[in-house]
Amino acid sequence: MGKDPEMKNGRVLLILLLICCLAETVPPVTASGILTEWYVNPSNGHEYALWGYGTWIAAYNACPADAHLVTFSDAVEEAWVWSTFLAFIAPNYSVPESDRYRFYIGLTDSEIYGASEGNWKWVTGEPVSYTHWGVGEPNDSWMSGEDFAETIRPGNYWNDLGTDTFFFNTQAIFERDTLLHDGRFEVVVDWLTPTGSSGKGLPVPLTTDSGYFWFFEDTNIELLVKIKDGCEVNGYYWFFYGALTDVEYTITVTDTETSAVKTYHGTQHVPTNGNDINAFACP
Ligand SMILES: [Ca+2]
Ligand SMILES: [Ca+2]
Ligand SMILES: [Ca+2]
Repeated sequence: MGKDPEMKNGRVLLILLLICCLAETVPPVTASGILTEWYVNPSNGHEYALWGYGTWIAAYNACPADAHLVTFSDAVEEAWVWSTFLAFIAPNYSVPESDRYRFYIGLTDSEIYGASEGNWKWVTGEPVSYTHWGVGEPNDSWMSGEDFAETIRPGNYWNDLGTDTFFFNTQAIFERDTLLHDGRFEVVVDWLTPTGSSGKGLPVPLTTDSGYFWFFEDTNIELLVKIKDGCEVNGYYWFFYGALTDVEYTITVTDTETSAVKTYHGTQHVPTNGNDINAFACP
C-alpha cells in the first residue's frame, strides 16, 4: 500500500520548515566575516565579537582596524569570553570531544608579527602576564612549525598550531578596547559612587580621537574624552576630558607604543573637567 500523499507532502513541508528555521538561526556574515554582534565585557569595558572561518592569518587580516585578535590579561577575561561565546561557536566534530570548541587568540611566536620562535607575543604588544597552555604545549610539533595560538574547550587549554588552511578552519574572537588616535592610546575609566559602588565606564567611540563613557545606563553619557595631536605645536599629544557627572572617577590613559601612563581624577560631587597639553611626548 502506497503512502498517503498528503502525509508525504506534510513531511516535505516539515523538512522545508526545519531547513528554513535552521537557516534563520545562522547569523548573517558581514563583509569582515564577523558572525555576532559586539558584546561588552563589564569588567574591562572592551567589546568582543566572533569571527569565522579560516586560518589564524586570515582571521588576523579580517580583523577591523580598530580591533585585534582577542588577548587575555587574566583567567577572568578568558572565562568571560568563553561564557559569552560558547553557544555561538560551531563544534568541530572531526576532533575528539575534549577538543570540540575552539577559537584563535592573538598570541603568536611568528617572525611575521615581530615575535621569534618560543618567544610568544600578544598582537597588541601587551605583556604576556597570563598563559593557559595545555600539558606539553606549546610544542611547535607540526612539520611547518606551530606559531599561532588557539584556546580549546572543554579540554580547557591553549594550543599552538600552524596555519595550513587544509586542516585548520577555525573561528576567532576579535576584541576592541577604548582606543584613540588609530589605536595608539588606551583609555580606561573607573567610577565610584558616594555609597561605595564602583565599576568601569563603558566606552563608545565617536571619532578616531574622541569618545564617551557611560556608567549606569547606555543612554546616560557621563564623560567625554579626546586626544589631540599637538606634536607640531609643543611636541606632545594633548588629552582633554569633560565630565557630565558628579560621580568620582579616575581616567587611566596608556600610550600603547611607549607604555607611558597618565591618570586623571574627578572628585566626588564636583563635575571635574581638564586638559593636559603635555600628556604624552611625541616620537
Ligand atoms: Ca584583552
Ligand atoms: Ca612556534
Ligand atoms: Ca601544539
